[in-house]
Amino acid sequence: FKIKIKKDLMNKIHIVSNRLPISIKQDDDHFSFTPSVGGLATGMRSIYKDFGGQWIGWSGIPSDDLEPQQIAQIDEKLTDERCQAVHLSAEEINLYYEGFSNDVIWPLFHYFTQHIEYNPDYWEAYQAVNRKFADKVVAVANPGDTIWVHDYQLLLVPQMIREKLPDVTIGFFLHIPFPSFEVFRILPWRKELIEGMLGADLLGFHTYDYERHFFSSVRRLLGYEVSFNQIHLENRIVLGDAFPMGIDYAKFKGKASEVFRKSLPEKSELHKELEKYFLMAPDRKLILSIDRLDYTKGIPNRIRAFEYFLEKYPEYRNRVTLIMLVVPSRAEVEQYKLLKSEIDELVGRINGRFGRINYTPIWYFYRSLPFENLIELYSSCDVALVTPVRDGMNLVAKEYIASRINQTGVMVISEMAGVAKELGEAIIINPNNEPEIAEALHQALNMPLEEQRERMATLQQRISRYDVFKWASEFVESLKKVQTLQQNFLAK
Ligand code: GDG
Repeated sequence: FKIKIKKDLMNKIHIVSNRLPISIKQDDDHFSFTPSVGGLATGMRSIYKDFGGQWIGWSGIPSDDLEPQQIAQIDEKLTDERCQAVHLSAEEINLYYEGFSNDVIWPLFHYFTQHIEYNPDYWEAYQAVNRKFADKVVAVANPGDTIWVHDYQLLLVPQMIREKLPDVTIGFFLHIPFPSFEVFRILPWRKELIEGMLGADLLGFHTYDYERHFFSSVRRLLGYEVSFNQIHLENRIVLGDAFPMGIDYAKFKGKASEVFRKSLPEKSELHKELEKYFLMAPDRKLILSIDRLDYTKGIPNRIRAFEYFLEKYPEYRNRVTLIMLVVPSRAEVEQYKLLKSEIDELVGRINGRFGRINYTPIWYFYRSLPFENLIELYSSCDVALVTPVRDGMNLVAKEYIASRINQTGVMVISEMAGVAKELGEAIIINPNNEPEIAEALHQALNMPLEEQRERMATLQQRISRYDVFKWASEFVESLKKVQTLQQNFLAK
């Protein structure tokens, strides 16, 4: 309903992503189905449903845990929702998802080459599972349809679809960075991955830099000619472009206004606690940090920078608290366990060093919070501190901006996050420069209200204009253009 595209010009649009937009929970023999509320699901749902397509993705339950009639039961329910499940065994998930996707591509594309596991079994499984996804697409799509494939788990799928269904239009969007050629070339399977992506007609990236890195790898590894944003293959053209992903701005703004209007008794426990904190001393300030537990998010350097800030500016002790929400992720993997211990230790050290009976420098939550609490945090904190060492986009930064209904608040953002390109009015820092982050905090905490409002108003205008619906419709519009381009190319 929010996407304005002329439908008559297109056939069906199908979406392909690692996970379906529905989460399935198993309770003995009973299954419950809940629609996902994440940004991608929101943006895509209006597309594939409006355009009569299907969403193809993994069900989220290992198939070896299921009896054939249970699989049939799941498939039937999903078909009602126009979803097609790719069923994967526990071993496939382990090798393709945990292995190649998360222990090879994720560290490589985020420049953490020391964390890459060069395991040929992972590569074998990645190819086989990508093939399963492609086969499922081929089973539901018809010539003339459009297929939009998402993210790093499915880099080979565009080419695998094209081999069997040459007359479809394929788009691919990468949600994480594409690394520089000098990093990408490290991978033994580098050629296969870009050949896989080149099966698409349109390749989307969050930023122009990622697109440029991709083009450079194409040129140097495969020798294809690239002119402007077009790659000339023997028999087709592939277009690359930047589409910085947005958020459902109205949803965040709306919820923030609702939370703001609530009377004290109606407020959540968390919100009451936050308000009490301010009542205790009116000059108290809150800094917010929210991420999944991941080594790319720069959490330890953020904590150390906060420690440096309290050391350098002792007048802020007892007055400034860092609220740090870390959402558990991959907690069974060694690398993540080590990171978790490092964070626990740093938080303990700082709270032990600067804490008082009525002052805790870092309020640390290691859990996921309901949406309403997330909004309460966004709207209560004076500064958002987002310091990833690498991040494709970072939606948390956009969500903070959307939730500031009185237009105060300061955004401190790492230059290594894709989102920094859109946030010229934020304070931009190098995440490895802890003294610089401390200075940025000082500047943010001292920024006059008028200046905060001026900066925030501009940021809000920009982020609200290019929301997730606009992002999705622009991608689909570009897919239409590429169809015409392809036809003209073939006619020559
Ligand atoms: C990948 C790329 C790119 C977080 N804590 C809670 C919660 N969240 C939600 C946030 C936000 C999302 O999780 C995190 O999104 P990010 O964009 O920050 O990061 P990744 O998960 O790494 O996403 C990233 C993105 O894909 C999109 O292309 O921006 O660069 O790495 O929406 O609100 N939500 C709730 N409770 C929490 O405790 N309800």
